[in-house]
Amino acid sequence: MYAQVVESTGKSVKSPEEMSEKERAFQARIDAGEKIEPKDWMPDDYRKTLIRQIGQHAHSEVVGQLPEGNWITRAPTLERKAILLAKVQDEAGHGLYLYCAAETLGVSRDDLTEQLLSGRMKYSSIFNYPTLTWADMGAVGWLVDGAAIMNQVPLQRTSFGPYSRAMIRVCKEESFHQRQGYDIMMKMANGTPAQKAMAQDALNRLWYPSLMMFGPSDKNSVHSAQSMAWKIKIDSNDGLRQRFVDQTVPQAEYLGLTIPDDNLRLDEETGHYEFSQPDWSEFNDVLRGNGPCNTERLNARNKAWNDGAWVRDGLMAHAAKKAAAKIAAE
Ligand code: FAQ
Repeated sequence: MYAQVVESTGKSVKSPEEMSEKERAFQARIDAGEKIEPKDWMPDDYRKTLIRQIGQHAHSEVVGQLPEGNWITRAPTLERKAILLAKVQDEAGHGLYLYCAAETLGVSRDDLTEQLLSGRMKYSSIFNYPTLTWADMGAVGWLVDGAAIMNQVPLQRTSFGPYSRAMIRVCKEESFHQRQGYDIMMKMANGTPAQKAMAQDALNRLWYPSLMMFGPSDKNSVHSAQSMAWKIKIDSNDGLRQRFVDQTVPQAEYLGLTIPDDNLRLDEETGHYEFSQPDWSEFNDVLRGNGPCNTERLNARNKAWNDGAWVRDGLMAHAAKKAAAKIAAE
């Protein structure tokens, strides 16, 4: 399970003098806003960083189906069930586009899957928290998809062509997801006192884990400097977190719900909210595999993979038979 923990030292970025001629030309293309395509030359670390980030992103979409999939059978109406089912299916689709984007970099989907299942590759910390009530479906859509979009909209302009194009489609769907979550929250917050209390409880539990989705603070972010120089990341972790808080606080006010942060305050001068940081020791603990649902999530993915083995074997056997028949006919 997650063996890597956030290191506190940022990796330094090479100066133009330290770069080879090829690296300088590559950086010039990035700086000029050109897209890098799979067959173009790229530094090994650019390729490795993309495989890591796109792979983790794909795994997050796939594992992210579990906390909501858990509620499909218990949705309160047929309409809510159909909407949630469609939303969860979208997440599976996002995983597939992202695995395809990663494959253009020379890694196989099976390889990435194996690394997820053995706990050697990460997925977003948020999916290691449980979804305890129906209001959590609202809070996940509103906050988790809301945070995901905040991060992914800039990634539409990321320098690697296949990732950038995947993000364009993903963002369209995520914005529907965010609205369906907010719609659930509006119903709950304007419902009976018990329903409103459920909505508040969901916000209380998911607020700080949602803030953690943006990653460690900039000073503790290992990859940001190089990833931003390569435009693999467009914004910093803290910058996106601030934007998310600024956007979400008025939405909570509209719902009549309270963000669980006594230090929350609008700075009239800057127009930004001041807010409490999440508990970073809890974040690191979740990354170490000790979150409330890490074991359950990995067990569920391993079971799904093992249960599906006969389908994969059947498809491979069929493909082998067809190939043999084609050779025999030639
Ligand atoms: N959880 O140096 P940084 C979604 C790791 S999609 C787990 O700052 P980086 C849709 C990081 O990997 C959600 N690990 O790293 C949906 C690195 O570890 P490593 C996923 C985290 O890459 C909604 C180490 O800490 N979105 O939710 C987290 O520059 C609803 C150092 O951190 C993406 O993946 C974390 N929260 O920045 C689905 C977006 N944060 O690899 C279903 C693309 C950091 O060295 C239902 N990814 N770490 O072992 C990114 O933008 C970046 O990778 C960041 C992290 C911002 C997540």
